[in-house]
Amino acid sequence: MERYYQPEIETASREQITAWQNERLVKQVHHVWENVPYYRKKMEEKGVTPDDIQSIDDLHKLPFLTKDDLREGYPYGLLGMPLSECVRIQSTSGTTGKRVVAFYTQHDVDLWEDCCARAITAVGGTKDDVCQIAYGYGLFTGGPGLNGGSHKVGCLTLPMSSGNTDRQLMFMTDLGATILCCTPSYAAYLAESIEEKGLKDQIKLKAGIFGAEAWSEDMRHDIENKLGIKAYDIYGLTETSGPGVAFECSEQTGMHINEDHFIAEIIDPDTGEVLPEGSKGELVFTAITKEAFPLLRYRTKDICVLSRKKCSCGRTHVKMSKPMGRSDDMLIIRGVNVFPSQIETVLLQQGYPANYQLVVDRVNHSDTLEVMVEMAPEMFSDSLAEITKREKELVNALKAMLGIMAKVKLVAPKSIARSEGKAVRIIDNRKI
Ligand code: DLL
Repeated sequence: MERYYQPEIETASREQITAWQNERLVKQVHHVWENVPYYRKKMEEKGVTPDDIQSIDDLHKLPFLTKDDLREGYPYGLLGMPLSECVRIQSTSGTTGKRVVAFYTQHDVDLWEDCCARAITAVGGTKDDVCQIAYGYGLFTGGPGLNGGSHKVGCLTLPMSSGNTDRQLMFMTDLGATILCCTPSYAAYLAESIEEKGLKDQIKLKAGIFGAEAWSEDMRHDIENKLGIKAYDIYGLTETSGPGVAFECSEQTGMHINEDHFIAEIIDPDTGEVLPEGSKGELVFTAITKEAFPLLRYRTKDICVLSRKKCSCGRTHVKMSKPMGRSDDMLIIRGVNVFPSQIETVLLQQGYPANYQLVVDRVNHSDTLEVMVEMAPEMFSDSLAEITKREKELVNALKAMLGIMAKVKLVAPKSIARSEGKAVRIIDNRKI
């Protein structure tokens, strides 16, 4: 039997959802106009006032927001409430090392946790479950978001954070975890370790909630078979709160977007034009209930398709496909957002020329990043020890900027092929 955390919302009629969206959008536009001078200026530049927005049919009149706006407004420019009303920040890496900082009031945290609780309930979670959360805790939204959702459902929550696989497996077996939340790559790694250690008959897992990075249907089947569970997708981004913006139900054919909190649009990434339902394009979100960080028409850069086909689970909220790629050059490596410009910044700071190539692959379901860097002629050396020392220094500098380990390979000057058009900086060999 399908379970819902907030049945009256999750299965509401289309008329009801539209009524909520109309009312909340109008209210939110007033809130932003009065409290976020940065966005008010954008509206004024476009010649739009709150009076022009009477319903969701007027949404297209509002200006877009992008990560660049968040960078420009860093740290408080998009804040919609006095700081004294904010109780939390979460953060993600930005395009040049400046981070995106999202703010939350207690009410925002509460609604975010409701969204995560819906996702946990949709995979069968109840107060009798033991929910092991192996997403990172801290500034990343994965751990804190699902932690809050798990508490709301009443599960016994294991706040493991990511890493330390032996400890993960010890608690998983000793405390009988039934739901696992982590990135799909870490789930695959845990599954392999369980197989290697012969622990399969000691685990009680029944479901997994995996997101924060792209993963294929093949990967889903592999994890499901190895762990003997059902593996569900979950989507979100720091700017719109974190995980739980959308989540999969028993049908496993796309993720329901929590439309009582977020209005979704699909646009042409080149022209910004709103595309008809069923088109593939860039996903744009308008947060209609958030107080502290009320982003309107935020361009996610995620490419996907929306569908309103009736779902067998009984939920009525629109479904998004798995993201099929990005309209910018952001890479997601083991769940961490990485921009080539961050890598370039490190190379330049360390005195290297900006001739580099990033080779991304997925080995045993885990992402690998290799940074091939040309040495400047004066650095070039025949001494292997000298080159190894330089590579180590770069590995450390990249770790400090990106938060993940990358392999560094220093190559001779002028050995990376020059392109006649745009430089080919990224070779992504992952099949997703
Ligand atoms: O990744 C929030 C999250 C945490 C989602 C835990 C799910 C589970 P950010 O670090 O801000 O937030 O990264 C957001 O990650 O724009 C997508 O490109 C990508 N992404 C998130 N979920 C998925 C998914 C978190 N299920 C960016 N499939 C987004 C593919 C995803 N890509």
